[in-house]
This record gives sequence, structure tokens and C-alpha cells, in this order.
Amino acid sequence: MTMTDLLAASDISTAINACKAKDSFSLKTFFATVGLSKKSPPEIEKVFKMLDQDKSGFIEQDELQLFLQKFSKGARALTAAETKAFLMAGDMDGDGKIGLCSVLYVLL
Ligand SMILES: [Ca+2]
Repeated sequence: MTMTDLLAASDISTAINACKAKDSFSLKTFFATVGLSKKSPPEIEKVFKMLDQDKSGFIEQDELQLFLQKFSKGARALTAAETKAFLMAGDMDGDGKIGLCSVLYVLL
């Protein structure tokens, strides 16, 4: 399973290109552009599992930093500020990591 099994490659490149500049990443914009906002919860869960590299059930800070590269290998890493903003948006209980429920909450 790869991202392009679930998402259109053209949508992924549009979304990656839209945040090429450092600190221009917006979670909601990215999810919308990449087509994730229109996906069903089971499909979103599949994407979540690809992002959760160590299968801990959460997306931790180190996995967040490499978030864009999970969609496209050549993409840049997120900056510290972007990673922090991502955590603030998605970490509902303040434990420093993002669970699937938080992702669904941001998306739906
Ligand atoms: Ca993890």
C-alpha cells in the first residue's frame, strides 16, 4: 500500500508544490488539496497507518517532520515551527503526539 493507491499522484504533487517554501505548510490546505478531506474514515485510517512508521498508533514529532516525504520522497522535511503548529492543531490531549481520532477531527 502506498499513498498513490489512495490518492491521485497529481493531487499529491499539487499539494507538495503548494508548500515548497519553508513555513508555508498548512495542515488543512494540504489535506484538502491532496484529497484526504473527501476520503472516508477507513481510507483516512490507511493513510494514518502509513504515516505512523513505527506502528505506535500515534504520529509522533519525528514522524511529523517527515510527513511530506511520506507523500512524495523528494519533498522537504517540515520545519520545527511547522511541526509544532501541526502538533498544536492535531494533539487534542496535549501528550505530544497525534492519534487517529485527532486526524479525523481535523479533517471532518
Ligand atoms: Ca508512531
